[in-house]
Amino acid sequence: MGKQWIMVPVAALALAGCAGGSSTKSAADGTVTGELKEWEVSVDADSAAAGQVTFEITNKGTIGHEFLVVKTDIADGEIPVDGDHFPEDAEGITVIDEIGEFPAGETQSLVLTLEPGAYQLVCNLPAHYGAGMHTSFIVE
Ligand SMILES: [Cu+2]
Repeated sequence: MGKQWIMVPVAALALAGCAGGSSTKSAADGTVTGELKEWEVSVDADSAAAGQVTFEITNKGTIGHEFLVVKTDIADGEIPVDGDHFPEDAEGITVIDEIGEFPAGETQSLVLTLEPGAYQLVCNLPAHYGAGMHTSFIVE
């Protein structure tokens, strides 16, 4: 009886160790699956090899969102906004392409050829970037 009580914390620690990994995950076959919602952009890989990258993006929010692939060395979330969004021709950023605003519940895909560098995946609808709709992405 006493022994079982001792074993429980050990198993819990082992699980915590697995879940705590913060290592980056590369898109295995060049496909990145992601979600948009209020107020978050989340993807299942935070890097990909240079070349063709396919983004499969689902709007899991309750309102429309857009999905922009922005090449920039500016830190995640730090692109200077002018009013409620950042100008898409601003210095220090290149908007590679985008999925224009699409409704909640839909999935859209975007196939791009990406060069190595630092990127941000964002929604730039009014106030959405500032509210947290951005994540960093690396092309190696
Ligand atoms: Cu949005």
